[in-house]
Amino acid sequence: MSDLKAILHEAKAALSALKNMPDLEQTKARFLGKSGSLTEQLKGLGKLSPEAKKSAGAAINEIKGQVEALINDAKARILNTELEAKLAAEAIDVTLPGRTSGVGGLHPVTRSLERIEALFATMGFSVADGPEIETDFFNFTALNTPENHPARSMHDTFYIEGSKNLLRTHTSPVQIRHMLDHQPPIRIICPGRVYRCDHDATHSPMFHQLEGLWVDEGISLADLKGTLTQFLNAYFERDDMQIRFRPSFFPFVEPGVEVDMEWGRVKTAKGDKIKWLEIGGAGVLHPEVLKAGGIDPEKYSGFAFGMGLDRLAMLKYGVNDLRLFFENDMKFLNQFR
Ligand code: 2NL
Repeated sequence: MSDLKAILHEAKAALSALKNMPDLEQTKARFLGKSGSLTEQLKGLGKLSPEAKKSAGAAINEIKGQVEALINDAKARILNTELEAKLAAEAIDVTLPGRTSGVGGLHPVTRSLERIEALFATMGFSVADGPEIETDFFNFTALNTPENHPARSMHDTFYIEGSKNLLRTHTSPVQIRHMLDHQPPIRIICPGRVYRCDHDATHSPMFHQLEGLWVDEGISLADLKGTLTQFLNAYFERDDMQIRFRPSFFPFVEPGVEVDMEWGRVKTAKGDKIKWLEIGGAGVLHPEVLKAGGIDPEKYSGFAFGMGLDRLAMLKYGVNDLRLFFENDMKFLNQFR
């Protein structure tokens, strides 16, 4: 009997000090395990007379029940303490201001393009696009650009290894594809990414071009000048901006011109002197290019122009380094939101 009391006393002391589950399991084994002290007591019953066995067995089981209850209490206490510690460690301060996702915005080149598309739409132009990976035919051959032309060299154009394909160097191939699919009247602009082997402060291997095409009966250089004058004035929010053409050569047009626009005026004794800025190339479609597009050059004529879209965005927003558009520096981009 006194043995049992000692065991109960020992169990109370051991269990009340416990702090974690592994220790609890060990303590449990000490009393109730294969050679635990209460188990030993039960084993000892065999040596007793049937009478004594009955009363001793009842006494042992009574203590065993109490020890089991103590173990369950200790277990509940340990689990509860562990849960509280976990909750405290993971506590969140719901009064802190939240972290919201930033409000995005359109890239300045995209914003410029959206305005440009809207302005050309008012003059009846729709937007056409096409693949950035092109064939030699659509990028060069159909554009009257001969086999030995420098633009076709590995030095200027990104060719795709093991194929006749290349990264388009202008969006003109979109216009050839469009002509093959449509008969005049045709009035489209073709904005998009183009690629050239070139990289410095004013050249990026990828940049954006804006080409335009108008084909119909009786279209001339005069229509080209009117269209570009109208567009550039609207885009730069002006109404008296001057446009100037200088003769130039491009294989796909005849005549070909370089397009300058007014960019400031200086006062002189003889009146205002215009400062000119080159903005693109243009010309009347070469008959061979119309033929490559499946259009009869005897019946129809047209003009085409090409401008740097990034350049138009730089001029509009006063950005002086082309690379800023492609570096994705948030400090720069956030200014356009
Ligand atoms: C430029 C490009 C020019 C063209 C582009 C063109 C397109 C077709 C047919 C004929 Cl499909 N021409 N585009 C014409 C002349 C000049 O210049 O981006 N220059 C800065």
